[in-house]
Amino acid sequence: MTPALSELVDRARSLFAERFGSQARWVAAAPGRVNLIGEHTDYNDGFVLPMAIDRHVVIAAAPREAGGDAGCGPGMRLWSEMTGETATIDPQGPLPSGLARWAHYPYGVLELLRQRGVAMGATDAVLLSTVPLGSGLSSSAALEVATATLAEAAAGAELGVADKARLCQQAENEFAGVPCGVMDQFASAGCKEGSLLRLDCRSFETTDVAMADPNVAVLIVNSGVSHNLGDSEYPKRRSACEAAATALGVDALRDATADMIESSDKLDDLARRRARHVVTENQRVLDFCDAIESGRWREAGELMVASHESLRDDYEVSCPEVDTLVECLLAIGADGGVHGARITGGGFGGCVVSLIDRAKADSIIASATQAYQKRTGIDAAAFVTPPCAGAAVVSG
Ligand code: GAF
Repeated sequence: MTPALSELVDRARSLFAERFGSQARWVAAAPGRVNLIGEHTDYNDGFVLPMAIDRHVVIAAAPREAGGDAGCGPGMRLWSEMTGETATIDPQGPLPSGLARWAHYPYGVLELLRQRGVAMGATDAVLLSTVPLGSGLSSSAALEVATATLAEAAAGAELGVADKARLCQQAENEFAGVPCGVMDQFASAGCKEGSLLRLDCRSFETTDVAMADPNVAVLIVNSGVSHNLGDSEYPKRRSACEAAATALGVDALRDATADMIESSDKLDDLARRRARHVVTENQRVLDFCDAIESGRWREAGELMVASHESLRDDYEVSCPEVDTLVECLLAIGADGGVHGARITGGGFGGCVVSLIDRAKADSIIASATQAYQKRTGIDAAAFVTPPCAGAAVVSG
């Protein structure tokens, strides 16, 4: 059973006290996210619709007194419960060699803050997480945003949501080598409890979108296939979109129309399919918002399925296991309580998101995971999550 945020915070406090022999002064928490629709649109200046989930990265920290631990240096001494390692993160330029991979994310955030004159000072900290790794639920964005949120408290600085999200995105681009868009960091920093977040990734205009019916819930099922955006085809998709926009003479694919894409002689078949996904997906986000706000679940489900098919066939970021998992959920049908299902996140593995009737969650999970086990031999983890609040310092 995954602990609730309050338990995670308590555990972070006790682990801090155990390791450092004093009380934590700040506990920062940042959620993972699931994206309901609008995939691979963020780096095309388009629309996305994520929500924060009840899986979190938590960092408990306190200032380290000068001379309190000789030889430890001035940075953040961060112990990770997941790896059992301690990393000393002392930002002063490019990544130091030998820093553990997981520590690149907090390093990047603290280094970019340092460049702006925001310094956290010498700190001891412990890091805990319930966001599954490599599953498309934004564990890295949650770590970046938790670090930035802690640094805001410790340095007495306040970044706005958009500023914080872009700084964390930049940290991931430059210090983890993943050319991601801004959706994950924005969701982790800016989501509101009870709402999905419709984000225009060009203007950063946000709209809180609530589902019309509390009996409809969001289910996440993990395919068990791990993805890695840095090593995957993700960077290639991003460049293909930029090349297609240039060929069409637009700033970003957000500005292209279906007609332009289908009739252009500047795009080969592959480029046309990539661009078609982006343009149709943008429209699906807008239509999906209308549908869920007015309770048109059948239409919402159809849009999710269309999104999945577009990601599978035109954008080619799914994988056989994820396709099978989507099929297992859709086979249950609306009468069994499943309105729609699709791959979520960067792709090449990871999770499926589904809109379901809340009262039928247990039977849907049992039936979908058994069918998936039978077809693939993989045990899939599944959970229902409410739309949660974005990052905060949960104890001051
Ligand atoms: C990953 C990226 F980090 C996001 O920016 C986004 O592009 C997503 O894949 C696909 O929609 O999560």
